[in-house]
Amino acid sequence: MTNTKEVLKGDEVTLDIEPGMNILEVNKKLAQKNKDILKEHNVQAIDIMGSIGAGKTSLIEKLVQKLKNKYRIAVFKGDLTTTIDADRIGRHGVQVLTINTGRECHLDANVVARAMERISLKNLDLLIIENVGNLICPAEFPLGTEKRVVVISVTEGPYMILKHPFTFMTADVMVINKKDLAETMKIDIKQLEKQAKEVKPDVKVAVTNALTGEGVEELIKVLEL
Ligand SMILES: Nc1nc2c(ncn2[C@@H]2O[C@H](COP(=O)(O)OP(=O)(O)OP(=O)(O)O)[C@@H](O)[C@H]2O)c(=O)[nH]1
Ligand SMILES: [Mg+2]
Repeated sequence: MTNTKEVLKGDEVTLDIEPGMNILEVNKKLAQKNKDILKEHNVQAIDIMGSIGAGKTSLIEKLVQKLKNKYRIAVFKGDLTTTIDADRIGRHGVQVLTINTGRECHLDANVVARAMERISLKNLDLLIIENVGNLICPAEFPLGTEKRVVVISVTEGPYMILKHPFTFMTADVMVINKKDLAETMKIDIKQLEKQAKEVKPDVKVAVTNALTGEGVEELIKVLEL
């Protein structure tokens, strides 16, 4: 059984920054290192970003259910505190490591590098990283994953994309989740898709209900998994 209680204390992992160094540049270099290591081990990695409660964990649960017989999967779960999400994901029998960031509102490439040292990359095909629930901070901190996904839900209202363009600009795939609530929330999903393409013309879009799994096959397709 997977031990989902393992926690990497992200706030105790210090980044070597000297006066005059640009933290974003340092992160970018570390992200490239992570990317090289993942490539060397033939591991596909995905960074899943999105607001608090958008449905990231629910989608990951559905993805691992559908993909665990095809790929050897590990999940890193970024959260300020608790292993609640890790416990949810671990129930599906995949390896999960929680990264508790303390007060940090995003993961960074350094803490992901430390987490990568704790798992056996040679026994892995797919690494899914659930970033800390936040639509702003993760944008500027690539982790070294091949793909970035941003999840929004219709309950967040009609202006999430236009108001937070930077996160969407870094995303390869956008998920519009909680499709089942669109009518109640009076949200036009086509309009959200249009806005996403305005911000990032080549973004791929999947529309999902993470509770039932509707649209998850489409998500798997756009993720090329
Ligand atoms: N109706 C509906 N509820 C959903 C859907 N997806 C997720 N939820 C619910 O929304 C709540 C938040 O879902 P999570 O998957 O925990 O969201 P998250 O993005 O991982 O949240 P954080 O990790 O806290 O940022 C839960 O109560 C889910 O059951 C959906 O498609 N439709
Ligand atoms: Mg979650």
